[in-house]
Amino acid sequence: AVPLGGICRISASLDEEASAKAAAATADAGGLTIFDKIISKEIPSSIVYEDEKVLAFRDINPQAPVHVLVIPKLRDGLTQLGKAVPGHTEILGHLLYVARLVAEKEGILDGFRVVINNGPGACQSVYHLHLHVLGGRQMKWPPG
Ligand code: TR5
Repeated sequence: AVPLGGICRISASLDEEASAKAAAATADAGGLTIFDKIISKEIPSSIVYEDEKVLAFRDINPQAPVHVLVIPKLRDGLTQLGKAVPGHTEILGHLLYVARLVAEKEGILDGFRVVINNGPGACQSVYHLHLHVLGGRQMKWPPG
């Protein structure tokens, strides 16, 4: 097990309920997540790109001037990348291509990073697969 106390920060900008949910979501319970409400537009988000299969929207707690999340509209068991099976290769490829479209749209094609946090040991907090597209500043290496 990975000691998580204080390592995986929860956004202070989230409202209390969302923050509590995020804090509770340190393991893959397989249930609905906040992203289901973003996909259904029950909760508004700042949408950057959308098609029939994926949605890209701005992260509520941006870690760079550009920080967009790209998610499949149908989770289909993909709570995390580690759950991927051969039937997911098409959507996985599409998500990655959309990350590139987002980077172009946001004007960061010359320097951007795509991140997938998988599981508690990587500080995943929402169990619906998502790609982080980050840029608009000099990115450092190695990441934390
Ligand atoms: O930690 P991982 O990799 O699981 O990333 C989850 C991301 O979802 C974090 O970067 C959060 O800031 C982001 N997040 C969480 C919520 C949220 C969001 N982005 C946009 N809108 C959000 N709402 C409305 N509610 C959240 N709880």
